[in-house]
Amino acid sequence: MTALAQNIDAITAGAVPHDEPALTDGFHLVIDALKLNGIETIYNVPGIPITDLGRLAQAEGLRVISFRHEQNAGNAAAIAGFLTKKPGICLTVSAPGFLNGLTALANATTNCFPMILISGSSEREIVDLQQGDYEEMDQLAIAKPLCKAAFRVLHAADIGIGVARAIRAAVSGRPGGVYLDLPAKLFSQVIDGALGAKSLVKVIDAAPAQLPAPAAIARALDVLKSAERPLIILGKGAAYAQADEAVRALVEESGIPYVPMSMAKGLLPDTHPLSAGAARSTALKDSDVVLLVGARLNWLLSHGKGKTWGEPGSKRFIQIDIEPREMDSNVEIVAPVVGDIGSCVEALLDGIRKDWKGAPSHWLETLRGKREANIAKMAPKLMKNSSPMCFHSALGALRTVIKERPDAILVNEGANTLDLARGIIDMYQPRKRLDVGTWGVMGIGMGFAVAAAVETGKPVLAVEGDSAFGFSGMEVETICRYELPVCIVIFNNNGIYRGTDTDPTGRDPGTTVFVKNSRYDKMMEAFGGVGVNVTTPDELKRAVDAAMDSGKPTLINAEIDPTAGSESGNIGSLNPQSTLKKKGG
Ligand code: ADP
Ligand code: TPW
Ligand code: MG
Repeated sequence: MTALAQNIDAITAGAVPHDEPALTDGFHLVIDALKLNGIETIYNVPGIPITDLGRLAQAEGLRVISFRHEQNAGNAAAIAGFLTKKPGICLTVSAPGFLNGLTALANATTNCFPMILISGSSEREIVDLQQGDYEEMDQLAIAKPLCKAAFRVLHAADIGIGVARAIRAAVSGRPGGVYLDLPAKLFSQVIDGALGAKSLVKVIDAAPAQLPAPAAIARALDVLKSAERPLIILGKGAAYAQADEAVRALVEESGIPYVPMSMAKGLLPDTHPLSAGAARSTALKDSDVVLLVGARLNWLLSHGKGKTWGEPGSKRFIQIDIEPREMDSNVEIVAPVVGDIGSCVEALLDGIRKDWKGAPSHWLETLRGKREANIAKMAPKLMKNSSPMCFHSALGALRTVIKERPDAILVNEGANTLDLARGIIDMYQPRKRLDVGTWGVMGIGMGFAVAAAVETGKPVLAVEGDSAFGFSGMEVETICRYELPVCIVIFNNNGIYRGTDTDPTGRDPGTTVFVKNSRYDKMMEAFGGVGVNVTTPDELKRAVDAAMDSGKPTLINAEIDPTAGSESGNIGSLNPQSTLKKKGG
């Protein structure tokens, strides 16, 4: 028996007075390490071996929000990371719980959101010999390709350094998901309290400023100054960076029109005179110099080429990003500016303040004309008070809600429900629009809604396709349990894209439809929340206002015309369809 074990035995037997050197264990060291680094909340699903970790964390003052499924806890952690620039923490059990959380970890990495998935695991000796432990799985190996970094801690004295590495890996450089593997045996390892305290590491300057090279700034300014039709594209990296004042100053002082990507909406209000959001196609096609600020030239921007971008060779790109390897990922970047957005934008601003002739007025006029025409075309569609509602009329009502309550957070997923809401609902403040992100993933809804409410204390409006909602719908119980100010609106069109599909053989329901005229509002009532069914935009507006005024968990089932949607929403062009379809009977 080691001296330490003897010491513990003696203490438990009462032979040594309790004011002997305090002891600590793995559980407490994990909690102390998180607290030391300013972590306030854990998104959790309990079970062996982490049940007590959640309990003790709660007892030690951390907020522990327990979910019904790890994917939702993981999505909550990821968006907490996006909103706060601190890694969101998700805590799961081994193998199946870990795997359930992994989708969220991979999604966080894809979206550049900082999060740490902490999973309990089973014993190395048994896992490595594949001897069949309880929930056996080589979790570290499985997590590695799906996240930015993955670490395992085997000794209690290494917990401090393990947590520190995980935090720094998640938030420094391009943010992303980190996996931290904590085997069951670690939690009950006991070590001397003073040694334990000393082993903790407070991460200093976890995401250091990364200044751009002066030559890179000079090059970017040269290109920008030579532009006749310049355009700024703001991405969710710019929203994440929280350099809101600098970004606004860059747009306003340069007078360059901008297009916000989905989660960058509200960085400047969508109603800003320089917003070209409502003239997006023209702005992308006809611009000659494009300054990307925290936005990647991935599929969401047609990879920077093709019809979207006009004549081949008509475009020069300047890109601000913290990740050097992002440059030239799809097309040539003539002026790469590598650094953090705050520092890069400030440096560009300095140059613009010294010497800038303004953006050419004919270009601004073109975009303004296009924008006004598009807005005028849309307006009547948004005002109809029809029943059943179409997407436009229902979204017209929600557009007014956000206009009147600009500090509310909008969570949004679905196909038509997503694409149309993105275009119709104007955002007025930064980081208020949270959605399916880079993967267009369904299932982020309730996890994002819970974390948005918990992290910001602001009211949350979740606008959900009926299919999208189903991926995380059980978390309405979580929303009711924690009494969160979340109002969920289900756009219920009886299915995926539309509610009209049939099985050509007549045997089963069509593959994209659900039970007709379902009443999702009753789900909320089952858990003590408020459920409302609405059939007109006026009723919808009233119900959302009541929910937001009361702050009570509410679910509104909004009946939408099942014939109104289009296949795959706005991205039907990506959907391969068979030309050899058989007509069944
Ligand atoms: P969107 O989907 O809105 O176009 P993306 O997720 O494609 O946005 O791009 C976000 C980009 O922002 C990523 O390439 C990421 O490296 C970058 N980024 C994130 N945070 C920062 C930051 N603080 N400074 C600079 N770049 C950042
Ligand atoms: C994890 C594929 C994209 S959009 C969607 C699915 C299933 C649902 C669309 O129906 P909804 O919206 O929400 O009712 P609406 O308004 O058009 O009727 N699995 C995952 N992610 C994705 N993107 C899918 C499947 C999909
Ligand atoms: Mg639907």
